[in-house]
Amino acid sequence: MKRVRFLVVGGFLGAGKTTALLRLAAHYQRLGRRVGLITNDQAANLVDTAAVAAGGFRVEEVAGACFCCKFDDLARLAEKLRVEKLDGDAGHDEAPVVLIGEPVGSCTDLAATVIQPLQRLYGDRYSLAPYSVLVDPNRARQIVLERGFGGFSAKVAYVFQKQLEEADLIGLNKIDLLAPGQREELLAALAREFPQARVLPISGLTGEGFDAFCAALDANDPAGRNIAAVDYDLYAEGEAELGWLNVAIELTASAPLSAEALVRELVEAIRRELSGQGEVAHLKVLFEAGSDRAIANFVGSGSMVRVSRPGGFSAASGRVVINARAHLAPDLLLTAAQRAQQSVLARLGATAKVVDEAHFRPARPVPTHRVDAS
Ligand SMILES: Nc1nc2c(ncn2[C@@H]2O[C@H](COP(=O)(O)OP(=O)(O)OP(=O)(O)O)[C@@H](O)[C@H]2O)c(=O)[nH]1
Ligand SMILES: [Mg+2]
Repeated sequence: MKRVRFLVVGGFLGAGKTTALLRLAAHYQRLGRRVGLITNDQAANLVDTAAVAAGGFRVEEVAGACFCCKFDDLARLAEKLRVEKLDGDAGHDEAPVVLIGEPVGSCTDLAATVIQPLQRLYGDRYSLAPYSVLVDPNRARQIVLERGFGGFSAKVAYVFQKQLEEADLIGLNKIDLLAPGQREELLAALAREFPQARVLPISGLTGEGFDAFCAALDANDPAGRNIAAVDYDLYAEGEAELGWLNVAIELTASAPLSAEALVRELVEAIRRELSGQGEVAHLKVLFEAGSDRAIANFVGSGSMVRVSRPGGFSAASGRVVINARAHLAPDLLLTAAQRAQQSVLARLGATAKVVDEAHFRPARPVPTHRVDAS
């Protein structure tokens, strides 16, 4: 039986995993492979799942906890994608399948709890790619180079650090934002601090560095070989310092609204409400009308609000999904999002009905499996 290549692309919230994963998916599709993607979050209503589906890829979602705590769900959905005819094209039935998973960005210890268990338990079906961890240059500067906490706390920075410690491959992402000297400085710092990993400069946005990145992912190097020593009390406390908010809203306006302007304004307004309250890890807003989708994001101080999925359409009704992760109590995050939403929608003459809402701190991670370093 031909084994399925299984890539897991990790990294902190907002590092650019979904963007990179879509580029990887397009790359493998061009090579004639069938691609299946698996997204992951602590709750339902994921902007990422909509983003990936908008890219035309087959996607499954592990919701409710991270891959490590929902390992059996991950294995079941991977198997579903493996056996399914992914592209619905009978002529491609024999084409090899590639699966790409994106774990929750506040999660770590994946080499021990996901990569190695997948390889050990299902090694007959899957060949795991080197475990890649992406890093945002702004956060790399704040936490790795300047040894700060990136506006978070020591415990959140601990999770960030552990993510990089367990990588086989580190992608210094968003290099399109860096001058050559800054790239070199960050690459050197990452190579020095995380000598267990190969460090490559990439841009999920422009595709720069992706040839080398894909070649490293395709190499037959051991996957998940760096099991970090993780203090689960610190890890759990660090993760729980982040407030989490997922909201789905049905929106109705008196006249068609520009999708792109709407998502940008909502992100800007929530960012303003949160300003001075707590560092934003990632704030994303989706507007979906029929099969049209627009998405805007903000990944914390030092960055700009960005429209990651331009939606050149207007609609008078649709679904808005807000995913926010910030260093803040979840109820304050909810209040900020509600105030922002009310002011933007009032100005635009729109009304909203909340159809689903969850705000919480991530629960302590309790992995289904954990492979020991020894
Ligand atoms: N300039 C630039 N921006 C990027 C790049 N890759 C991603 N981004 C932007 O960074 C933001 C976050 O990107 P995502 O791909 O959603 O990040 P993520 O790691 O999946 O985020 P979470 O799922 O919340 O952990 C978006 O605004 C992207 O457009 C890049 O290579 N260059
Ligand atoms: Mg993502």
